[in-house]
Amino acid sequence: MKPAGALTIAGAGLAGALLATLLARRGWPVEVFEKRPDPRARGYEGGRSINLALAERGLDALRQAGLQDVVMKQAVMMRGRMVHPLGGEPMLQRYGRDDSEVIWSVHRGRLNIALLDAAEAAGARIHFNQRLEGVDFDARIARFVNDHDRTRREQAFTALLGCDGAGSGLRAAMAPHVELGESFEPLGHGYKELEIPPAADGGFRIEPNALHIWPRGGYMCIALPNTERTFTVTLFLPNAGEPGFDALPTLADARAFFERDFADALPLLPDFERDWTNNPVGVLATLRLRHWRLDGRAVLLGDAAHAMVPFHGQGMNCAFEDCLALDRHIAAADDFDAAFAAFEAERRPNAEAIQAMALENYIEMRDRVDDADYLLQRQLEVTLAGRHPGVFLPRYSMVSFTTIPYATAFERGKVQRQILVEATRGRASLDEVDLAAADALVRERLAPL
Ligand code: FAD
Ligand code: E0Q
Repeated sequence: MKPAGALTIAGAGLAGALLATLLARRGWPVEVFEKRPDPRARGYEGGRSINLALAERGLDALRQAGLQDVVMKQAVMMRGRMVHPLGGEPMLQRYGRDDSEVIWSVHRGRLNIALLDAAEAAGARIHFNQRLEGVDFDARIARFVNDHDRTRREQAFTALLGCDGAGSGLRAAMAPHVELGESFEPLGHGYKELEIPPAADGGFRIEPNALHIWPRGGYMCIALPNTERTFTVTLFLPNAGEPGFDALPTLADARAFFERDFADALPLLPDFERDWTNNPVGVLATLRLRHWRLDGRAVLLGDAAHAMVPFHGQGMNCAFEDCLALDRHIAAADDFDAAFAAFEAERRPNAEAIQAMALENYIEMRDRVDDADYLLQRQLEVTLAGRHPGVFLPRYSMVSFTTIPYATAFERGKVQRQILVEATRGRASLDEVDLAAADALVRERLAPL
Protein backbone atom coordinates (compact mmCIF):
# COMPACT_ATOMS: atom_id res chain seq x y z
CA MET A 1 0.00 0.00 0.00
CA LYS A 2 1.03 3.55 -0.63
CA PRO A 3 0.50 5.89 2.34
CA ALA A 4 -3.06 7.24 2.40
CA GLY A 5 -5.29 7.97 5.42
CA ALA A 6 -3.82 8.41 8.88
CA LEU A 7 -2.73 5.43 10.95
CA THR A 8 -3.64 5.63 14.61
CA ILE A 9 -1.48 3.87 17.18
CA ALA A 10 -2.65 3.22 20.75
CA GLY A 11 0.30 3.31 23.17
CA ALA A 12 3.68 5.04 22.88
CA GLY A 13 5.60 2.42 24.84
CA LEU A 14 8.38 0.37 23.28
CA ALA A 15 6.40 -1.09 20.38
CA GLY A 16 4.20 1.96 19.73
CA ALA A 17 7.09 4.39 19.44
CA LEU A 18 9.12 2.09 17.18
CA LEU A 19 6.16 1.28 14.94
CA ALA A 20 5.36 5.00 14.64
CA THR A 21 8.95 5.63 13.51
CA LEU A 22 8.88 2.90 10.88
CA LEU A 23 5.50 3.89 9.41
CA ALA A 24 6.18 7.64 9.48
CA ARG A 25 9.43 7.03 7.59
CA ARG A 26 7.45 5.35 4.84
CA GLY A 27 5.37 8.49 4.56
CA TRP A 28 2.27 7.48 6.50
CA PRO A 29 0.61 10.19 8.57
CA VAL A 30 0.85 8.67 12.07
CA GLU A 31 -1.07 9.74 15.19
CA VAL A 32 -0.04 8.08 18.47
CA PHE A 33 -2.13 8.25 21.65
CA GLU A 34 -0.45 7.42 24.95
CA LYS A 35 -2.27 7.30 28.27
CA ARG A 36 0.67 8.48 30.37
CA PRO A 37 2.30 11.92 30.36
CA ASP A 38 5.33 12.69 28.20
CA PRO A 39 8.31 11.10 30.01
CA ARG A 40 10.56 13.80 28.56
CA ALA A 41 8.67 16.51 30.43
CA ARG A 42 8.94 15.09 33.91
CA GLY A 43 9.56 11.61 34.99
CA TYR A 44 11.72 8.68 34.14
CA GLU A 45 15.14 10.17 34.79
CA GLY A 46 14.24 10.97 38.38
CA GLY A 47 12.39 7.69 38.82
CA ARG A 48 13.53 4.13 39.29
CA SER A 49 15.98 2.46 36.93
CA ILE A 50 14.34 -0.46 35.25
CA ASN A 51 16.36 -2.28 32.65
CA LEU A 52 15.77 -4.83 29.95
CA ALA A 53 17.92 -7.32 28.07
CA LEU A 54 18.21 -6.39 24.40
CA ALA A 55 19.17 -9.22 22.04
CA GLU A 56 19.67 -9.61 18.29
CA ARG A 57 15.99 -9.42 17.28
CA GLY A 58 15.52 -6.14 19.09
CA LEU A 59 18.85 -4.84 17.86
CA ASP A 60 17.97 -5.75 14.29
CA ALA A 61 14.78 -3.72 14.53
CA LEU A 62 16.60 -0.75 16.07
CA ARG A 63 19.25 -0.99 13.34
CA GLN A 64 16.58 -0.90 10.63
CA ALA A 65 15.04 2.13 12.30
CA GLY A 66 18.47 3.81 12.41
CA LEU A 67 18.49 3.81 16.22
CA GLN A 68 21.31 1.42 16.95
CA ASP A 69 23.91 4.06 17.79
CA VAL A 70 21.85 6.12 20.20
CA VAL A 71 20.68 3.02 22.07
CA MET A 72 24.02 1.18 22.13
CA LYS A 73 25.82 4.20 23.59
CA GLN A 74 23.75 3.61 26.73
CA ALA A 75 23.91 -0.19 26.85
CA VAL A 76 25.93 -2.46 29.15
CA MET A 77 27.28 -5.68 27.65
CA MET A 78 26.25 -8.95 29.32
CA ARG A 79 28.52 -11.84 28.29
CA GLY A 80 26.69 -14.51 30.18
CA ARG A 81 24.88 -15.42 33.31
CA MET A 82 26.76 -15.24 36.58
CA VAL A 83 25.19 -17.97 38.69
CA HIS A 84 25.36 -17.53 42.47
CA PRO A 85 24.52 -20.92 44.01
CA LEU A 86 23.36 -21.09 47.64
CA GLY A 87 26.57 -21.31 49.67
CA GLY A 88 28.82 -21.74 46.62
CA GLU A 89 31.14 -19.64 44.46
CA PRO A 90 29.67 -17.65 41.55
CA MET A 91 30.31 -19.08 38.07
CA LEU A 92 29.99 -17.38 34.68
CA GLN A 93 28.10 -19.29 32.00
CA ARG A 94 28.84 -17.61 28.69
CA TYR A 95 25.81 -16.97 26.50
CA GLY A 96 27.69 -17.33 23.21
CA ARG A 97 30.97 -18.35 21.64
CA ASP A 98 32.74 -15.03 22.30
CA ASP A 99 32.03 -11.31 22.68
CA SER A 100 30.31 -11.24 19.30
CA GLU A 101 27.49 -13.24 20.93
CA VAL A 102 26.33 -11.19 23.90
CA ILE A 103 23.19 -9.39 25.03
CA TRP A 104 22.79 -5.84 26.30
CA SER A 105 21.24 -4.25 29.36
CA VAL A 106 19.31 -1.09 28.41
CA HIS A 107 17.43 1.43 30.52
CA ARG A 108 13.72 1.16 29.76
CA GLY A 109 12.93 4.84 30.31
CA ARG A 110 15.82 6.15 28.25
CA LEU A 111 15.13 3.66 25.46
CA ASN A 112 11.50 4.80 25.36
CA ILE A 113 12.60 8.45 25.18
CA ALA A 114 15.02 7.71 22.32
CA LEU A 115 12.19 5.99 20.44
CA LEU A 116 9.75 8.87 21.09
CA ASP A 117 12.31 11.38 19.78
CA ALA A 118 12.84 9.25 16.67
CA ALA A 119 9.10 8.89 16.04
CA GLU A 120 8.59 12.65 16.20
CA ALA A 121 11.67 13.32 14.07
CA ALA A 122 10.17 10.99 11.45
CA GLY A 123 6.95 13.04 11.48
CA ALA A 124 4.68 11.06 13.81
CA ARG A 125 2.48 13.09 16.16
CA ILE A 126 2.32 11.81 19.74
CA HIS A 127 -0.53 12.83 22.01
CA PHE A 128 0.12 12.20 25.71
CA ASN A 129 -2.41 11.80 28.52
CA GLN A 130 -4.75 10.16 26.01
CA ARG A 131 -6.11 6.78 27.08
CA LEU A 132 -8.03 4.79 24.50
CA GLU A 133 -11.32 3.93 26.19
CA GLY A 134 -13.65 2.98 23.38
CA VAL A 135 -14.01 2.59 19.63
CA ASP A 136 -16.94 2.95 17.24
CA PHE A 137 -15.69 0.51 14.63
CA ASP A 138 -18.57 1.22 12.21
CA ALA A 139 -18.00 4.97 12.18
CA ARG A 140 -14.23 4.44 12.54
CA ILE A 141 -13.95 6.78 15.50
CA ALA A 142 -11.72 6.17 18.51
CA ARG A 143 -12.51 7.75 21.88
CA PHE A 144 -9.78 8.90 24.26
CA VAL A 145 -9.92 10.26 27.79
CA ASN A 146 -7.40 12.40 29.65
CA ASP A 147 -7.22 10.86 33.12
CA HIS A 148 -5.87 14.10 34.63
CA ASP A 149 -8.51 16.62 33.60
CA ARG A 150 -11.20 14.12 32.51
CA THR A 151 -11.48 15.77 29.08
CA ARG A 152 -12.44 13.55 26.16
CA ARG A 153 -11.65 13.62 22.47
CA GLU A 154 -12.66 11.66 19.41
CA GLN A 155 -10.41 10.79 16.54
CA ALA A 156 -11.36 9.42 13.12
CA PHE A 157 -9.05 6.62 11.97
CA THR A 158 -8.25 4.58 8.89
CA ALA A 159 -6.77 1.70 10.87
CA LEU A 160 -6.04 1.26 14.57
CA LEU A 161 -2.79 -0.38 15.69
CA GLY A 162 -2.83 -1.64 19.28
CA CYS A 163 0.54 -1.20 21.01
CA ASP A 164 -1.09 -0.51 24.36
CA GLY A 165 0.45 -3.33 26.35
CA ALA A 166 -0.83 -6.24 28.39
CA GLY A 167 -3.87 -4.30 29.69
CA SER A 168 -4.75 -3.13 26.16
CA GLY A 169 -7.72 -0.80 25.82
CA LEU A 170 -7.96 -1.62 22.11
CA ARG A 171 -8.22 -5.34 22.89
CA ALA A 172 -11.10 -4.63 25.26
CA ALA A 173 -12.80 -2.49 22.59
CA MET A 174 -12.40 -5.21 19.94
CA ALA A 175 -13.70 -8.03 22.14
CA PRO A 176 -17.44 -7.41 21.56
CA HIS A 177 -16.90 -7.37 17.77
CA VAL A 178 -14.66 -10.36 17.19
CA GLU A 179 -14.18 -13.65 19.03
CA LEU A 180 -10.60 -13.00 20.20
CA GLY A 181 -10.34 -16.38 21.93
CA GLU A 182 -8.56 -14.74 24.83
CA SER A 183 -6.88 -16.88 27.48
CA PHE A 184 -5.07 -15.39 30.45
CA GLU A 185 -2.74 -17.73 32.32
CA PRO A 186 -1.37 -16.18 35.52
CA LEU A 187 2.00 -17.63 36.52
CA GLY A 188 1.16 -17.58 40.22
CA HIS A 189 4.52 -15.92 40.86
CA GLY A 190 5.08 -12.19 41.22
CA TYR A 191 8.17 -9.99 41.16
CA LYS A 192 9.70 -7.19 43.22
CA GLU A 193 12.49 -4.83 42.14
CA LEU A 194 15.39 -3.84 44.41
CA GLU A 195 18.55 -1.83 43.74
CA ILE A 196 22.27 -2.46 44.21
CA PRO A 197 23.87 1.02 44.43
CA PRO A 198 27.44 1.75 43.32
CA ALA A 199 30.34 0.79 45.60
CA ALA A 200 31.92 3.40 47.88
CA ASP A 201 34.55 4.16 45.21
CA GLY A 202 31.79 4.74 42.64
CA GLY A 203 32.35 1.46 40.78
CA PHE A 204 30.12 -1.59 40.26
CA ARG A 205 29.66 -3.75 43.37
CA ILE A 206 29.64 -6.98 41.33
CA GLU A 207 30.76 -8.02 37.83
CA PRO A 208 29.16 -5.48 35.47
CA ASN A 209 29.23 -7.47 32.23
CA ALA A 210 26.87 -10.23 33.27
CA LEU A 211 23.29 -11.03 34.09
CA HIS A 212 23.43 -12.28 37.68
CA ILE A 213 21.18 -15.10 38.85
CA TRP A 214 20.70 -16.45 42.36
CA PRO A 215 18.78 -19.71 41.63
CA ARG A 216 16.99 -21.18 44.63
CA GLY A 217 14.82 -23.99 43.28
CA GLY A 218 11.26 -22.65 43.31
CA TYR A 219 12.25 -18.99 43.04
CA MET A 220 15.23 -16.75 42.23
CA CYS A 221 16.76 -13.28 42.13
CA ILE A 222 18.38 -11.74 39.06
CA ALA A 223 20.37 -8.52 38.57
CA LEU A 224 21.05 -6.50 35.41
CA PRO A 225 23.68 -3.74 35.26
CA ASN A 226 22.94 -0.05 34.61
CA THR A 227 25.30 2.56 33.14
CA GLU A 228 25.04 4.42 36.51
CA ARG A 229 27.01 1.49 38.04
CA THR A 230 23.91 0.27 39.82
CA PHE A 231 22.10 -3.02 39.28
CA THR A 232 18.38 -3.56 39.16
CA VAL A 233 17.62 -6.73 41.11
CA THR A 234 14.37 -8.59 40.59
CA LEU A 235 13.08 -11.20 43.01
CA PHE A 236 10.73 -13.73 41.38
CA LEU A 237 8.72 -15.62 44.01
CA PRO A 238 5.41 -17.52 44.31
CA ASN A 239 2.55 -15.30 45.46
CA ALA A 240 1.27 -17.87 47.94
CA GLY A 241 2.91 -20.69 49.89
CA GLU A 242 6.14 -20.90 51.82
CA PRO A 243 8.18 -19.04 50.83
CA GLY A 244 5.89 -16.65 48.99
CA PHE A 245 4.99 -12.97 48.94
CA ASP A 246 1.88 -13.61 51.06
CA ALA A 247 4.02 -15.21 53.77
CA LEU A 248 6.21 -12.06 53.99
CA PRO A 249 3.75 -9.49 55.36
CA THR A 250 6.33 -7.44 57.28
CA LEU A 251 9.71 -5.99 56.45
CA ALA A 252 11.22 -8.19 59.18
CA ASP A 253 9.80 -11.29 57.45
CA ALA A 254 11.28 -10.17 54.12
CA ARG A 255 14.68 -9.48 55.65
CA ALA A 256 14.71 -12.85 57.44
CA PHE A 257 13.86 -14.56 54.14
CA PHE A 258 16.78 -12.83 52.39
CA GLU A 259 19.11 -13.62 55.31
CA ARG A 260 18.24 -17.29 54.91
CA ASP A 261 18.10 -17.65 51.11
CA PHE A 262 19.99 -14.71 49.62
CA ALA A 263 22.58 -14.07 52.33
CA ASP A 264 25.21 -13.36 49.66
CA ALA A 265 23.00 -10.75 47.94
CA LEU A 266 21.70 -8.94 51.02
CA PRO A 267 24.96 -7.05 51.77
CA LEU A 268 24.71 -5.61 48.24
CA LEU A 269 21.26 -4.18 49.04
CA PRO A 270 21.75 -1.39 51.61
CA ASP A 271 18.37 0.13 50.63
CA PHE A 272 16.53 -3.18 50.99
CA GLU A 273 14.04 -1.68 53.45
CA ARG A 274 13.21 1.33 51.26
CA ASP A 275 12.86 -0.76 48.08
CA TRP A 276 10.83 -3.56 49.66
CA THR A 277 8.40 -1.04 51.10
CA ASN A 278 8.08 1.27 48.09
CA ASN A 279 8.11 -1.15 45.17
CA PRO A 280 4.92 -3.08 44.52
CA VAL A 281 4.72 -6.78 43.68
CA GLY A 282 4.30 -7.07 39.90
CA VAL A 283 2.04 -9.60 38.18
CA LEU A 284 3.34 -12.16 35.68
CA ALA A 285 1.15 -13.94 33.15
CA THR A 286 0.89 -15.34 29.63
CA LEU A 287 -1.83 -13.86 27.45
CA ARG A 288 -2.87 -15.79 24.36
CA LEU A 289 -5.38 -14.74 21.69
CA ARG A 290 -6.74 -16.88 18.86
CA HIS A 291 -7.22 -13.72 16.78
CA TRP A 292 -5.27 -10.49 16.78
CA ARG A 293 -7.37 -8.40 14.41
CA LEU A 294 -10.75 -7.04 13.42
CA ASP A 295 -10.62 -7.31 9.60
CA GLY A 296 -8.71 -4.30 8.23
CA ARG A 297 -9.81 -1.95 10.98
CA ALA A 298 -7.68 -2.93 13.97
CA VAL A 299 -4.75 -5.16 14.86
CA LEU A 300 -2.89 -5.92 18.11
CA LEU A 301 0.86 -6.38 18.54
CA GLY A 302 3.47 -6.60 21.29
CA ASP A 303 2.22 -7.33 24.79
CA ALA A 304 -1.34 -6.34 23.79
CA ALA A 305 -1.43 -9.45 21.58
CA HIS A 306 0.84 -11.87 23.43
CA ALA A 307 2.14 -10.84 26.87
CA MET A 308 4.61 -13.43 28.14
CA VAL A 309 6.54 -14.20 31.31
CA PRO A 310 9.93 -12.42 31.27
CA PHE A 311 12.29 -15.36 31.80
CA HIS A 312 13.82 -15.37 28.33
CA GLY A 313 14.18 -11.60 28.20
CA GLN A 314 12.35 -11.56 24.85
CA GLY A 315 9.08 -9.63 25.34
CA MET A 316 10.45 -6.36 23.99
CA ASN A 317 12.60 -8.13 21.42
CA CYS A 318 9.53 -9.96 20.12
CA ALA A 319 7.44 -6.75 20.17
CA PHE A 320 10.13 -5.01 18.07
CA GLU A 321 10.16 -7.92 15.63
CA ASP A 322 6.34 -7.56 15.40
CA CYS A 323 6.81 -3.89 14.44
CA LEU A 324 9.17 -4.77 11.57
CA ALA A 325 6.76 -7.44 10.34
CA LEU A 326 3.66 -5.23 10.49
CA ASP A 327 5.44 -2.37 8.73
CA ARG A 328 6.61 -4.80 6.02
CA HIS A 329 3.14 -6.32 5.51
CA ILE A 330 1.44 -2.91 5.36
CA ALA A 331 3.89 -1.88 2.64
CA ALA A 332 3.46 -5.11 0.67
CA ALA A 333 -0.30 -5.75 0.86
CA ASP A 334 -3.09 -4.20 -1.20
CA ASP A 335 -5.25 -3.31 1.79
CA PHE A 336 -5.24 -3.43 5.60
CA ASP A 337 -7.35 -6.56 5.75
CA ALA A 338 -4.72 -8.47 3.77
CA ALA A 339 -1.82 -6.81 5.61
CA PHE A 340 -3.18 -7.65 9.05
CA ALA A 341 -4.07 -11.21 8.01
CA ALA A 342 -0.55 -11.82 6.68
CA PHE A 343 0.99 -10.21 9.78
CA GLU A 344 -1.04 -12.38 12.13
CA ALA A 345 -0.34 -15.54 10.13
CA GLU A 346 3.39 -14.87 10.29
CA ARG A 347 3.65 -13.74 13.89
CA ARG A 348 1.14 -15.72 15.96
CA PRO A 349 2.95 -19.09 15.75
CA ASN A 350 6.19 -17.34 16.62
CA ALA A 351 4.67 -15.49 19.58
CA GLU A 352 3.25 -18.77 20.88
CA ALA A 353 6.67 -20.40 20.58
CA ILE A 354 8.53 -17.72 22.54
CA GLN A 355 5.77 -17.71 25.16
CA ALA A 356 6.33 -21.43 25.68
CA MET A 357 10.11 -21.08 25.73
CA ALA A 358 9.88 -18.21 28.25
CA LEU A 359 7.80 -20.38 30.59
CA GLU A 360 10.31 -23.24 30.27
CA ASN A 361 13.19 -20.90 30.98
CA TYR A 362 11.82 -20.03 34.45
CA ILE A 363 12.24 -23.63 35.61
CA GLU A 364 15.63 -23.80 33.93
CA MET A 365 16.88 -20.56 35.51
CA ARG A 366 15.59 -21.05 39.01
CA ASP A 367 16.20 -24.78 39.33
CA ARG A 368 18.60 -26.23 36.76
CA VAL A 369 21.46 -23.80 36.03
CA ASP A 370 23.54 -25.18 38.90
CA ASP A 371 22.82 -28.92 38.32
CA ALA A 372 25.55 -31.30 37.15
CA ASP A 373 23.41 -33.00 34.44
CA TYR A 374 22.34 -29.60 33.12
CA LEU A 375 25.95 -28.42 32.93
CA LEU A 376 27.00 -31.59 31.11
CA GLN A 377 24.19 -31.11 28.57
CA ARG A 378 25.33 -27.50 28.02
CA GLN A 379 28.93 -28.71 27.49
CA LEU A 380 27.80 -31.25 24.93
CA GLU A 381 25.58 -28.63 23.28
CA VAL A 382 28.60 -26.35 22.76
CA THR A 383 30.65 -29.31 21.47
CA LEU A 384 27.99 -30.40 18.98
CA ALA A 385 27.48 -26.80 17.85
CA GLY A 386 31.20 -26.68 17.04
CA ARG A 387 31.08 -30.01 15.19
CA HIS A 388 27.93 -29.18 13.18
CA PRO A 389 28.02 -25.52 12.16
CA GLY A 390 24.83 -24.42 10.41
CA VAL A 391 23.04 -27.51 11.69
CA PHE A 392 23.20 -27.68 15.48
CA LEU A 393 22.72 -24.23 17.03
CA PRO A 394 21.99 -24.05 20.76
CA ARG A 395 18.37 -22.99 21.27
CA TYR A 396 19.44 -20.04 23.41
CA SER A 397 21.64 -18.86 20.52
CA MET A 398 18.85 -19.22 17.95
CA VAL A 399 16.56 -17.15 20.18
CA SER A 400 19.06 -14.51 21.28
CA PHE A 401 21.67 -14.16 18.54
CA THR A 402 19.71 -14.76 15.34
CA THR A 403 16.41 -13.82 13.74
CA ILE A 404 15.56 -17.44 12.93
CA PRO A 405 11.78 -17.58 13.59
CA TYR A 406 10.99 -18.43 17.20
CA ALA A 407 8.81 -21.35 16.06
CA THR A 408 11.80 -22.87 14.24
CA ALA A 409 14.02 -22.39 17.29
CA PHE A 410 11.38 -24.06 19.45
CA GLU A 411 10.96 -27.08 17.13
CA ARG A 412 14.68 -27.64 16.51
CA GLY A 413 15.32 -27.07 20.20
CA LYS A 414 13.08 -30.05 21.05
CA VAL A 415 15.00 -32.33 18.68
CA GLN A 416 18.35 -31.10 20.01
CA ARG A 417 17.33 -31.53 23.65
CA GLN A 418 16.36 -35.14 22.94
CA ILE A 419 19.79 -35.75 21.42
CA LEU A 420 21.51 -34.15 24.45
CA VAL A 421 19.46 -36.23 26.89
CA GLU A 422 20.10 -39.48 25.01
CA ALA A 423 23.82 -38.86 24.56
CA THR A 424 24.46 -37.88 28.20
CA ARG A 425 22.23 -40.47 29.88
CA GLY A 426 24.25 -42.25 32.58
CA ARG A 427 27.40 -40.24 31.76
CA ALA A 428 29.17 -38.11 34.36
CA SER A 429 31.45 -36.07 32.08
CA LEU A 430 32.01 -35.14 28.47
CA ASP A 431 34.81 -37.72 27.91
CA GLU A 432 32.31 -40.47 28.71
CA VAL A 433 29.99 -39.30 25.92
CA ASP A 434 30.10 -41.21 22.62
CA LEU A 435 30.55 -38.27 20.28
CA ALA A 436 30.40 -40.35 17.11
CA ALA A 437 27.00 -41.66 18.17
CA ALA A 438 25.84 -38.13 19.00
CA ASP A 439 27.08 -36.90 15.59
CA ALA A 440 25.04 -39.63 13.93
CA LEU A 441 21.91 -38.49 15.78
CA VAL A 442 22.50 -34.91 14.66
CA ARG A 443 22.86 -35.94 11.00
CA GLU A 444 19.83 -38.18 11.20
CA ARG A 445 17.45 -35.76 12.91
CA LEU A 446 18.46 -32.20 11.95
CA ALA A 447 18.34 -30.71 8.45
CA PRO A 448 20.81 -27.88 7.79
CA LEU A 449 19.35 -24.46 8.64
P1 FAD B 1 4.46 -1.60 26.86
O1 FAD B 1 5.92 -1.37 26.87
O2 FAD B 1 3.79 -2.03 28.10
O3 FAD B 1 3.79 -0.26 26.33
C1 FAD B 1 2.40 -0.06 26.33
C2 FAD B 1 2.14 1.44 26.32
O4 FAD B 1 0.75 1.67 26.13
C3 FAD B 1 2.51 2.10 27.63
O5 FAD B 1 3.23 3.28 27.37
C4 FAD B 1 1.16 2.37 28.27
O6 FAD B 1 1.17 3.52 29.11
C5 FAD B 1 0.28 2.59 27.07
N1 FAD B 1 -1.14 2.29 27.27
C6 FAD B 1 -1.70 1.31 28.02
N2 FAD B 1 -3.04 1.33 27.92
C7 FAD B 1 -3.34 2.35 27.09
C8 FAD B 1 -4.57 2.86 26.57
N3 FAD B 1 -5.75 2.33 26.90
N4 FAD B 1 -4.51 3.92 25.71
C9 FAD B 1 -3.31 4.47 25.37
N5 FAD B 1 -2.13 4.03 25.84
C10 FAD B 1 -2.14 2.96 26.67
N6 FAD B 1 11.55 -7.90 27.53
C11 FAD B 1 12.77 -8.04 26.95
O7 FAD B 1 12.87 -8.06 25.72
N7 FAD B 1 13.89 -8.17 27.72
C12 FAD B 1 13.84 -8.18 29.09
O8 FAD B 1 14.87 -8.30 29.76
C13 FAD B 1 12.56 -8.05 29.72
N8 FAD B 1 12.46 -8.06 31.07
C14 FAD B 1 11.24 -7.91 31.65
C15 FAD B 1 11.14 -7.97 33.05
C16 FAD B 1 9.91 -7.84 33.66
C17 FAD B 1 9.82 -7.91 35.17
C18 FAD B 1 8.74 -7.67 32.87
C19 FAD B 1 7.40 -7.55 33.52
C20 FAD B 1 8.83 -7.62 31.49
C21 FAD B 1 10.07 -7.74 30.86
N9 FAD B 1 10.19 -7.72 29.47
C22 FAD B 1 11.42 -7.89 28.88
C23 FAD B 1 9.00 -7.59 28.60
C24 FAD B 1 8.79 -6.18 28.08
O9 FAD B 1 8.72 -5.28 29.17
C25 FAD B 1 7.51 -6.10 27.27
O10 FAD B 1 7.37 -7.20 26.43
C26 FAD B 1 7.49 -4.82 26.42
O11 FAD B 1 7.47 -3.69 27.25
C27 FAD B 1 6.27 -4.81 25.49
O12 FAD B 1 6.20 -3.60 24.80
P2 FAD B 1 4.79 -3.00 24.38
O13 FAD B 1 5.10 -1.73 23.68
O14 FAD B 1 3.97 -4.03 23.72
O15 FAD B 1 4.07 -2.68 25.77
C1 E0Q C 1 18.37 -13.54 29.20
C2 E0Q C 1 18.30 -12.08 29.13
C3 E0Q C 1 14.07 -11.04 33.33
C4 E0Q C 1 15.07 -11.88 32.57
C5 E0Q C 1 15.59 -11.37 31.41
C6 E0Q C 1 16.52 -12.12 30.70
C7 E0Q C 1 16.87 -13.44 31.08
C8 E0Q C 1 16.38 -13.93 32.30
C9 E0Q C 1 16.78 -15.25 32.89
C10 E0Q C 1 15.47 -13.15 33.04
C11 E0Q C 1 17.55 -15.61 30.05
C12 E0Q C 1 18.75 -16.43 30.34
N1 E0Q C 1 17.66 -14.18 30.18
O1 E0Q C 1 19.70 -15.97 30.98
O2 E0Q C 1 18.70 -17.58 29.86
O3 E0Q C 1 19.07 -14.15 28.39
O4 E0Q C 1 17.07 -11.56 29.59
CL1 E0Q C 1 14.83 -13.74 34.50
